[in-house]
Amino acid sequence: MRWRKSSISLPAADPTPEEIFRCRRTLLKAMGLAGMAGTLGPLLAACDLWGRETRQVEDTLVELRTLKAVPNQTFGPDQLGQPMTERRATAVVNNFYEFTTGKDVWRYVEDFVARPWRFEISGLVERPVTFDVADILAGKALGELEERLYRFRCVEAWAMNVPWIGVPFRHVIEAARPKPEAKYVRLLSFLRPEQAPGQQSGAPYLRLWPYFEGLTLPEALNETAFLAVGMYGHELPKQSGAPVRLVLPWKYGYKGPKSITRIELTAERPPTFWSALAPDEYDFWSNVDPDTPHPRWSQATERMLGTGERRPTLPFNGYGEYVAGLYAGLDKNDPRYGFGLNA
Ligand SMILES: Nc1nc2c(c(=O)[nH]1)N[C@H]1C(S)=C(S)[C@@H](COP(=O)(O)O)O[C@H]1N2
Ligand SMILES: [Mo]
Repeated sequence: MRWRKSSISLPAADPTPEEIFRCRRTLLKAMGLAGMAGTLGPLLAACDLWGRETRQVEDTLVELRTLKAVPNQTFGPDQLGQPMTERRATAVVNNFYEFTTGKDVWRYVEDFVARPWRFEISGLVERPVTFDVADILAGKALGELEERLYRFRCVEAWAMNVPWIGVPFRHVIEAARPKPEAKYVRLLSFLRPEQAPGQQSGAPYLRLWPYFEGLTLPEALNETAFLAVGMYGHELPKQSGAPVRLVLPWKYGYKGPKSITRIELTAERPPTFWSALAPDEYDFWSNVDPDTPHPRWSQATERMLGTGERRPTLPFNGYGEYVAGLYAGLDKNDPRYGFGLNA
């Protein structure tokens, strides 16, 4: 399997933070102009702010305990020639509406307690199981941890390339032994308003928490579906969905819930958070498809976190080889093929 371990390692420990970079550039520009002494004060203050933010982000990262089971590895370009995204970029730009609708989630996660943490798998199964994330991290449940470099595509058209650590999602499903009538998998995140400011107020989300998602059982069993407990050689940072999240590299990012508490096998197709909010914009299938625009923007290209590089969006986000069989024989206009609406 090409995305496994292999070739690959962590980036340099301390690349120049983007914030400091931006600040330095602004300063240099200002100093290049004559008579700017009067405006240097506020600029320096802004720089200090940026520096402080950078240190705070770094604090949230160093808190993480390094995973012993998986050696840090250097990740080279993936099979599509894309370099790994710098770790810091994935820690300062996030979507996690339980905390904020902004991208600066890392500022709001301080009160969130991500361990100890258990999640259950139940519903139409022979053997309901509760997993302790500590056991997964220790390699005592669900098998050996793997490291996989996956492209990741948010429906908002930003993208990243992340070395996740975790286990095949299939292992979770199989441990519970689905009954023959199980056709779908429903997932729930946490409900803890006292720890998550975004769950305390604010229509239209308030009535919907906890975050809920769903997929078909064959999708859940696909070899690329991955249950992540870490990234970049560390446990997941809170803003990235600590301590356990789902990663479905061929679907838009929102199909992978963060901080999972419950998994249920069902006979009926489960409703999903974003479809419940905006059915005309987010459907159940949500497979990455450059040819089906979001009603408000194109999906033809994507922008990489960290570098800002723009690149073409690929069908199934480049994972067609592994997942296209799930949708075999479907017409291109079938909503299951791509980002179909009103499915
Ligand atoms: N519980 C929960 N899971 C979630 C979300 C969320 O708001 N809450 N946002 C989703 C979206 S829209 C994306 S793009 C990814 C973002 O993951 P990242 O912040 O690690 O990049 O998480 C997904 N999972
Ligand atoms: Mo997203």
